[in-house]
Amino acid sequence: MRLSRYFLPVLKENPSEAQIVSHRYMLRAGMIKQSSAGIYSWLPLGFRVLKKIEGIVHEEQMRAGHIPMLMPTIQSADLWQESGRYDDYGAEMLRISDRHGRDMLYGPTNEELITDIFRAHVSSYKDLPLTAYHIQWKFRDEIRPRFGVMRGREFYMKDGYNFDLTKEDALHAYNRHLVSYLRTYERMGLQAIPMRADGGPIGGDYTHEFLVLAETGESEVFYDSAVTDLSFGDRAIDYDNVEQCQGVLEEFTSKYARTDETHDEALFNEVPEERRRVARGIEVGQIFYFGTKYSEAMGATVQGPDGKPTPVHMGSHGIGVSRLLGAIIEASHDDKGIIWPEGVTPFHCGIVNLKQGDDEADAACNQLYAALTALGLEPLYDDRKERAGGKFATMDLIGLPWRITVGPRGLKNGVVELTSRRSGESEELSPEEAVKKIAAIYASHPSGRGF
Ligand code: 5CA
Repeated sequence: MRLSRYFLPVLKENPSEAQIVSHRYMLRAGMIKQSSAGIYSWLPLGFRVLKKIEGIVHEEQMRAGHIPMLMPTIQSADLWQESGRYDDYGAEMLRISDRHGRDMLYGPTNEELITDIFRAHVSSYKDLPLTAYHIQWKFRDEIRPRFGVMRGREFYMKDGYNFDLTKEDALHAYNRHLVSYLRTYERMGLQAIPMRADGGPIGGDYTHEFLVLAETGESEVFYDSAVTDLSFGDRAIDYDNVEQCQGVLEEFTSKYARTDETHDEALFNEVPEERRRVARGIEVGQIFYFGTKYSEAMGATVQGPDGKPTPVHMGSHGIGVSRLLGAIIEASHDDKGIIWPEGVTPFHCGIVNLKQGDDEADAACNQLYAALTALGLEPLYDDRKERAGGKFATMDLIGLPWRITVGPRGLKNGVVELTSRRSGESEELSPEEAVKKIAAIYASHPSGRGF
């Protein structure tokens, strides 16, 4: 993408409504624009990151054997009356009526809708196990929408639902989700710690939230600092292997780590004092096992091996896709702007032309652009007739992890400058070497195509 043809409305001033750094930088970098309280338009740069994050979520869900689909945003109230949640859900649910006076709602989550699909089409235990998911907009009329995309009213969520014959099978589905989430967040450059939590309006007492530690987080958390030493890394995992998945769950959840809702002071005090931590965190996902809560209420049964109708065991598993942008920025920024981890960066690298209009510099930039693009990489070429200082400030603000700087002086010696946004370190390389180096970096950080 050439910056002169892109739509990147960066702001010079700090917007006064933004209280936390991620919100501030998302507004300043021209990623989002508020349309009404807790509802945002996704401007091109924000949309690109959203889609990169979504791509990683899809890849890791499919790797775990979960099936993508898409359900609507608007749901009929009838289904929610069947489950009993229409009245229970309260003021957070946006209730609508259509021209015929039928009660509808904008879905805050999809347990009822997917259970309705399931009961219409699945009738035998032989069709189990089944886990399907979608990534779709949700609406919750939060009492205090704030911090930009962190607590929106409209937000983008991955929600997955497992249907199993037995509790044991459903717990394996739970563990599969836990493992796939660890991989998902790590690919985004995040450490998200699974913590014992509360079921809330979804239900079930077997649930973990995934928290990214951050001072600006909305949740209070209590944990044994040893959990922060754990990482999933690139170990091989067989998602069909029950013991292996259970082993990962045990490894990542046996140390004390709880949100304030389930915090137990006596248990916490058993953690050696020097390892006890009380901190704040951003909830980027939650997994639930709730047994037959919805299947019994809604008659979602299958014919079991004994020929008898058996309510299926279910769980649901969410990832806050749009919230993740805020969480990643909270975890990765400096006073100049965002520092995107390679896995989610909107463009793989920036190209800054120090002397736009200089034949040699223009030609070198065009060649770099073509060479990177030919390798499937996505550069953002700042080809505007601007001062170098302004171009650097924009690149630093929008946070591309790598920048290639091209100027007549370097080109005389056959070199360009490759700079790491994270370390600030630069090295002089031939243009070919710079391209090679960037290609090598991204070979180990696969991310989907940018939109
Ligand atoms: N049905 C279950 C699992 S699919 C469910 O809805 N879980 S949830 O309520 O925990 O939401 C899943 C994730 O969505 C949360 O972990 C959080 O990361 C994100 N989320 C929830 N509310 C908001 C909000 N108001 N703004 C942004 N993200 C949100």
